[in-house]
Amino acid sequence: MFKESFKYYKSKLPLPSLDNVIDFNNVEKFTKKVTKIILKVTNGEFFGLIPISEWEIYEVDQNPGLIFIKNPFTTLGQRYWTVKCLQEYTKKPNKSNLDPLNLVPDNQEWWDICQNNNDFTLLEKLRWITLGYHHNWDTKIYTEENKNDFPKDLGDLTVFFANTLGYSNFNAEAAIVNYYHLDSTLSGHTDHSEMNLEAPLFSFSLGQTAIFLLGGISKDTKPSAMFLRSGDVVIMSKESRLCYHGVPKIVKSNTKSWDITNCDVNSNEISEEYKTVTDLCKNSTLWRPYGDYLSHSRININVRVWVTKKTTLYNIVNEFLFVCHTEYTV
Ligand SMILES: O=C(O)CCC(=O)C(=O)O
Repeated sequence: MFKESFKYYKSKLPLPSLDNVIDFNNVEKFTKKVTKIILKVTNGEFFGLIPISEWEIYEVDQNPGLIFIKNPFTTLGQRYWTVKCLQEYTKKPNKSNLDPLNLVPDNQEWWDICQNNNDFTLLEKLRWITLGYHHNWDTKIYTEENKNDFPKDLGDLTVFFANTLGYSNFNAEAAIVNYYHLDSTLSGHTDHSEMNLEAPLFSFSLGQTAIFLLGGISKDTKPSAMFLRSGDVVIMSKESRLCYHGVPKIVKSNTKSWDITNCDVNSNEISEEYKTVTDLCKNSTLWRPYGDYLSHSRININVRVWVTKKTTLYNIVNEFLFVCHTEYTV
């Protein structure tokens, strides 16, 4: 069933109907599939995010454990993470699919070469990088020998989401950043290499829109299909953590939420840690190549816990008490 749906949405001829793809911009149409949830936590703030009280959060009824947060990022927030994923996280010692191809000389950086030489071919060749504990794609295992420091800013962002959702001991330890173009796909798979499979997985999307499929623990379950747009956050927790998922299609977005000029692009109250990159984001000339990249590509940051598994009475009680209450079924 998963394979059939994947093939259906991937098809170019004929093009699939997208009528059944859950669209969180149009939830009224999916009243029988989606439930809005309200968090008990309403205070707390983090750089680049709108206030928690304004977050729109949903569960998909067919996929317990899947939590969807409709773009809680500000324009500046989306720009910041885009720059980090293109210019910063692509540097060594982080690993990428380009490493074995020897296309980037040791003393140079992928992003700089692409920009200086206008090298679109090299730009499009980057498909993934890994951060923290590096996923070994052949053995599918993580090891102590194959790890680097996890970026503090991305760790802090993910921990903020985790705490807000009631996962008080989350510690970001491994991430895969996926780079998609308009013809890219990611076939159905489960993420089971992490030692701690109880911790949720956090997925942040930037740029073009994905059709995301989430099925069951075997490929026999028909998956739900949903649009993931720029800024959207998906959390795969509990029952959905080990479910099959994949991206059969990237669709061209008709809006550019990373380009809507709202007040925070001019905000001056940015802490030192974020300042250098945010200054770049606020400068339209310096930002242009990153905006150009997003206009034909999608970036997905997928953050996981690998080893940490602290079970305390506080955690158990907290996770039990968490959850939001269901406000209404839309
Ligand atoms: O791109 C996405 O939304 C999903 C990525 C994913 O499934 C993965 O990295 O394991």
